[in-house]
Amino acid sequence: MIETLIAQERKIVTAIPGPNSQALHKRRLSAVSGGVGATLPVYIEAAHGAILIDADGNQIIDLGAGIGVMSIGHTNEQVVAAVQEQVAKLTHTLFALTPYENYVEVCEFLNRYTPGAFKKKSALFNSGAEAVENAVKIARKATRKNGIVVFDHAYHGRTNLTFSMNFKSAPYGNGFGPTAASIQHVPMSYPFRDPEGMTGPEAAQRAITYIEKRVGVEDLAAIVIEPIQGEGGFLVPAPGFLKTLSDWAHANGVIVVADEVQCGIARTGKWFASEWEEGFEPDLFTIAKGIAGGMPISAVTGRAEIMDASHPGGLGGTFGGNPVSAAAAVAVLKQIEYGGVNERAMQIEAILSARLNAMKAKYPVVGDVRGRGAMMAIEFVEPGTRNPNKPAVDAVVKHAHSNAVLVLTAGTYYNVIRFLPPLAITDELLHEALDVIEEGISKL
Ligand code: PLZ
Repeated sequence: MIETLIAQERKIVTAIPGPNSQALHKRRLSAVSGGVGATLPVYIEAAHGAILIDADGNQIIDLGAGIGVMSIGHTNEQVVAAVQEQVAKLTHTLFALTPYENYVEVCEFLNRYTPGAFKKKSALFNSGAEAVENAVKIARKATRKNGIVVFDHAYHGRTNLTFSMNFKSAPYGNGFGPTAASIQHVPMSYPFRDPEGMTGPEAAQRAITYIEKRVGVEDLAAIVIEPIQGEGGFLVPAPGFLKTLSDWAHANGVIVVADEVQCGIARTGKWFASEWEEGFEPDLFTIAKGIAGGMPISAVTGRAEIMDASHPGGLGGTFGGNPVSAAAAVAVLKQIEYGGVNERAMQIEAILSARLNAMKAKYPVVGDVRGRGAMMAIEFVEPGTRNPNKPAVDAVVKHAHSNAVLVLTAGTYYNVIRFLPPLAITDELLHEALDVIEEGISKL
């Protein structure tokens, strides 16, 4: 039904943003805190697949999926049906008070499909940041240690603990009070900007030396790493980096937490991006975004003995693992299990990779193409150098937005355009959106 209502096509009927969006934005500016950002003030009324419809009737191609959330596609029929059925039956009890089945079912799914051939358990929360907060609590409780190592260019959230774990203090932490203690940043593997020829194990050794000298292992509870960094600009570490780190961590009694909030749940063509590196063995996973077709739910999944180290009542929250969100998660997870979703991410990679590499060959302003599956990015430079080129990104994004293609930026230097389309996008729409991007680049 929804499908026939929203055709999978781009349509421009007014300037973007149009008059209705502009009127709504005026209301917003007087009602909503100025602290909340506004990337593209186009007010969305409905969506399906990879098309957003705004308040003026424009149909926008979505290459951002609400930052990697709508992987299964907007208003996916099975998610809509599961939510509608659940919402009429039971919307809340608080799982720790009186439990219900679908919370358990989500945990069973995640225990089964996260990598690692060991007994696992899970706990459910509401947001990515809350999952990261809890992974840190759980790791500290299990090890009785405090230190947490995170990486340059990392992003983990906007709460006090997680903004302290982000690489960029602006805009996330600046002025928002004291940062959390015992967090240390170490160098990430960034093949495009590392010394020429540096291998993954060498980049890992650089980080390990830093940890040993600067942090020390005695009080180190965990290292928390995004297997592919999201906000940092889709940094895929050099092969061997993640394995070398996790080998070192396990030899030193340090827990490895893979933050799979952005790169997980079929986004890269596997259930979890950690699976791409053989021998990389995270103990805990943080999972959110794409797990429930837009409904808020997150998880920490991992080694049973670590997950059970917390005392009863130590983990939880009022809404964590809400039954309606859990129903949506089951509907998403079943579709991935059924097959076709990971495969679609790989088809999208083939298209993105061919098109973006062709742009790199043609336009010297495109310095690097990287990513996996439906998580790919291009990094813009001043031609002939590696100097970040933010103005080029701003111009291309402006061109895309005014032509009804929603695309997101990323990167420590704000010079990356990232592609995170819903996996439900058609080849035709993806090519059309990339035509618009290329047109923007050609006009620079
Ligand atoms: N870990 C790896 O990517 C969220 C941030 C958007 P929440 N990234 C999008 C913004 O500007 O607020 C993210 C992530 C990784 C944790 C998080 C945090 O997830 O659900 O936003 O709390």
